Amino acid sequence: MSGDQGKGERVLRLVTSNEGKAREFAAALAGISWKVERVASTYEEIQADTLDEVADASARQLFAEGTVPTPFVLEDAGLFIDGLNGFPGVYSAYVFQTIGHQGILRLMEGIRDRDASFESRIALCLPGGDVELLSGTCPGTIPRAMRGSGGFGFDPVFIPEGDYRTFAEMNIAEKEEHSHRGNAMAALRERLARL
Ligand code: ITT
Repeated sequence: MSGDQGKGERVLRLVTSNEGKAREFAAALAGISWKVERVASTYEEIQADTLDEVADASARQLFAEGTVPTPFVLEDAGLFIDGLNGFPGVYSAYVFQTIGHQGILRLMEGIRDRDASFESRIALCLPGGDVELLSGTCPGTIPRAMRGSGGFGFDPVFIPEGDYRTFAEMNIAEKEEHSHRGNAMAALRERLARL
């Protein structure tokens, strides 16, 4: 499938089923010279031990299907909690759907080590099918109770390092300054500027 380069305005497709993610991408990529178009579909995610493998394989699979024009990006993210040996990690989406952030707080009862990190891998699929991975990380801690109503997913139960608020108590720009996705999107902006 051919890309959109050389046709005037350049279009980057963002493939995600997650509204919250889509809002954050739209805000962070608003000023760039690319038009970002969301493709609100789900895609098959392989079972693997790392976000790198999941993001890379998902992008290659989607390219092989030929349903989304290149270039496109997708993202795999996860919350890795030290006191739970990295859980939920690559299983974050399933864990969020099943036990939610209340379930995470219950699992953390009695655990003193509250350190955790959010990780983001953006897979950028280029015309021709090459896939590049862009990473972002955000260290932080898990509070004893949920706080805030903004954002999505595990935001009410994550306090980024250097702040006292949870992600759910921040607006979208404040979250972006700290977040795993904010860091990965900064790398994506730089990469797009060189395409
Ligand atoms: P797509 O794969 O369709 O993009 P998803 O919701 O399945 O959407 P992920 O697999 O990347 O996305 O995310 C795993 C889960 O991790 C997700 O369901 C959220 O609950 C959580 N998550 C990811 N990024 C987050 C963030 O910035 N804040 C809070 N929770 C987040």
